[in-house]
Amino acid sequence: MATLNEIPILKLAEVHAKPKGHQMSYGTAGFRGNASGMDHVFFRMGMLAVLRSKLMKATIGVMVTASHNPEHDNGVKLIDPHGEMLTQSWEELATSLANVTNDELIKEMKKIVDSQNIQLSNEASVFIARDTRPSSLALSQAVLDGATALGATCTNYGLLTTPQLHHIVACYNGGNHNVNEEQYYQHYANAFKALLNENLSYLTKKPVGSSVTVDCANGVGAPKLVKLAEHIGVNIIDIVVHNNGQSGKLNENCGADYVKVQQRAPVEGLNMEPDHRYASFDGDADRLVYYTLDSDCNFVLLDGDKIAALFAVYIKELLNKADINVRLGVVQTAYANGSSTNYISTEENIEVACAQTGVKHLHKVATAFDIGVYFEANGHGTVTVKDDCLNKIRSAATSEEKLQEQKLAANKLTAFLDVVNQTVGDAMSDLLAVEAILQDKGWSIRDWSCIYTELPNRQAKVKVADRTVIETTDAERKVTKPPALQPAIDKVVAEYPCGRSFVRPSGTEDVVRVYAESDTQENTDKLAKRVSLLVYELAGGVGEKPQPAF
Ligand code: G16
Repeated sequence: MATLNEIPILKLAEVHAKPKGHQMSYGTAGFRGNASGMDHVFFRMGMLAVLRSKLMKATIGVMVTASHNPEHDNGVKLIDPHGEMLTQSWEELATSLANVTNDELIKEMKKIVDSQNIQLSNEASVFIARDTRPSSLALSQAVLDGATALGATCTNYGLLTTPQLHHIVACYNGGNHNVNEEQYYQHYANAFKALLNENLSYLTKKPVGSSVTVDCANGVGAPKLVKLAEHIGVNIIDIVVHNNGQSGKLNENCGADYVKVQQRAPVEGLNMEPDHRYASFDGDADRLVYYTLDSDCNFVLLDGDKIAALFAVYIKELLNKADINVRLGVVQTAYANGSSTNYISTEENIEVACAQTGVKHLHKVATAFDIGVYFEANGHGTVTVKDDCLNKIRSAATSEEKLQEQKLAANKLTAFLDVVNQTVGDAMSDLLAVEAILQDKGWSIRDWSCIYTELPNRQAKVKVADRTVIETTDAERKVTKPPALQPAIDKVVAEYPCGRSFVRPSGTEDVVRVYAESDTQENTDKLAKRVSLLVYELAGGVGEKPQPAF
């Protein structure tokens, strides 16, 4: 029976030693924190990926990125065989492995091997990629060291977006052993072109025309989007890349998180024009938001909720046209704007479910539907389709029993689902999907923005000594601990028309997040400040006290 090769592991563990007392926990999307002092976590996650690969008899992905976080942070996202995020039951194992001392490392790994019944003699394969952070090169080397210490075959893809690595892992495990970055571009470029052809075969409306300007957060999305655009051809889609990392800092005053939270355009040099389409990615290009200016030059944001609504209604229309009866649903989180939930469920009569923050939670709920559209308001989302549902749509496209128009709708739906990266939210493929729908509908960004009017909303952050003192329930919409906090929030919320507010500890930053919405922006801002103050006072706030606003 094969055993752990302890000597080389321990030698390398010395090189990637854990700083004394350093503790981390697996967050919303893996480990995340200040890059300095995290080297051992990457080394150990390289080893964990090998154990998982041996257990699953499949390739596991390891992405080195801290996504929307500031440049000095870093993090690691583990990717399971079908391109989904690491299964939740392994998060605890990951946390224990990251936190034991070097002396306990072998014992902890043996514990994982025994508890999971892992055959150490099985082969292991790990795919690794990284974002553009200055710390990412060295930290991806730490992952490689961990994975090779346990004898895995490693493929280092260098710079990729997170969704590109998800795509590659899923395709490879699905039997396509020639999959690589180039194949990613070919796949999505061809799928997009095929969908546009379907649109034309409908002889639909006017093309959207004009360009789309994309703020790539000075991250890895910039060079990758340029490549994707080249594969599609500038005559087909004109993508102007902004914040390409040549001068600005990653995620600083730009990117999807900045635009969504601040509800304003990136600070540097966009010179926005009314009705032009603008979009922002985050640092690893797994989030997308759109925005524009209205005719009075007011900033108009089209966030993940609006993308979800656009996708879901488009899919519903095609299903109706093709006369295909399947269960379509939308999954949101507590951050979804009340108006979006109302529009999708009441006006469009599409089922809506609510999940906890974190795409891993939404993805799971979405896969219970035949077609599940899931998006977080922050722009992270995609569409999932059950295999038998996809087969049903495909066979409708060629069925003798269907009318020509029904077959065309089924064909178009098949083409649309091909443009979407079903493994995880992918800013590049979501961008193509949005552009294709607008083109098909002959819609401007203003037409899209008008499908519903958002309730004014605000997000805030509060620093507390220990954010784990806050515990929540009901998809994070209610606080259970500290016990005095929820009644206090309820009392304040009741004072505002259409008021809603909730708080939850972030799983990617050392803060408590506060969300508020109500009838006017002024009321919403007051509500957000008052709830922030409650968090500060009842959950051990530190640093500057949020200013009361009464
Ligand atoms: C990650 C997760 C998202 C989540 C976000 C914020 O995004 O993948 O699902 O919404 O963190 O999480 P929290 O509010 O817990 O900090 P990303 O794009 O940063 O990887």
